[in-house]
Amino acid sequence: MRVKVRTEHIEQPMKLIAKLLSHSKTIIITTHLNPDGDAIGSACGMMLALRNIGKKVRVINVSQTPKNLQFLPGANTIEVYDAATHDDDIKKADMLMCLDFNTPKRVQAMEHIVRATNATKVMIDHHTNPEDFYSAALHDVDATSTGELIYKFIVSFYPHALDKDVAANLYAALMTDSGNFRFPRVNPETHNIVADLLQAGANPVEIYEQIFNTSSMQRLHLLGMALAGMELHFNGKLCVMTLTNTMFQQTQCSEDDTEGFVHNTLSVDGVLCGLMIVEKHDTNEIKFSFRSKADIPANLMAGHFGGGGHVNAAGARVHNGNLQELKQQAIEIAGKYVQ
Ligand SMILES: [Mn+2]
Repeated sequence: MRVKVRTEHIEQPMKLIAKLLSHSKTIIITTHLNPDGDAIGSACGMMLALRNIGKKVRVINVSQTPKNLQFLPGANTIEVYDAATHDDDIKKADMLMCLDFNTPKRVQAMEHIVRATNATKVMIDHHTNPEDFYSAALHDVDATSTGELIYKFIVSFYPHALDKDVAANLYAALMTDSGNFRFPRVNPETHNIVADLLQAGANPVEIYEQIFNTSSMQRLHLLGMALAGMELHFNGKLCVMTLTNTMFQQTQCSEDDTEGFVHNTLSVDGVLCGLMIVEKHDTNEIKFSFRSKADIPANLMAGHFGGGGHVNAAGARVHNGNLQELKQQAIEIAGKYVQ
């Protein structure tokens, strides 16, 4: 039995996408740079569900799949984008599905082909400020995750396509993007969806174990350094965590290893806003991750650096910047919103 979920507000876009799908045989799915659990879970969940209804589907991503997400069903078939191999196929596909991002800029090396392809472009996403580059969009900023929107779409139109493997992917998407079901947008409906995913065969113990309890010792050493160096500003309302290139060298970790670190900034009593700054010498980038409580707009803070995201979680990357200068700027910007 399917539990009841609210779909009235997205009925029209879902119908349009289902109609476009009925005319599409070859479908390519892609998701954003440095994919997280929602990105990979959504991409693989959609891929497997569409294969279950007889479509020819491939996932082509601009980034490698992080190690802790490679166990997800279907993830071993994800192709990493290469212009010479893939541009022609993307151009000729019937449909290109863009999941968990809402501007082609988020796929960097693939941006040109996402814009140029003749394929019908479908966007499914829950971030703010979408760019109008698609033929159809399922967009809801109140959704916990893109996986939640995909769940609603699949059970509305192809309920038999929701098998154990699809459920595992969508569960991973919802779990990771809702901070293990504790972020503000989590509501009874979220848990109704989860109940249905568990009923369909998703294994919550295994999925949590694989995603969160498979750290290397080096990663925990890196976290230790990051925690030891956290600073408070503005009477304890802003907490800043900094990861320098030296720390990465000392622990032999990479940026992937910092996934989830930023949440620690918000765990300090009295902190309303958290900021993680990552220095990356290999790509000459400074990465900002803003997190906030209540209605403090992390997305506007990230916007100052050309980034974006959600009200409570957002990010930005700046090329060729100086760590100390950018850090100072970010602290000042955050200060305008938390004071
Ligand atoms: Mn997401």
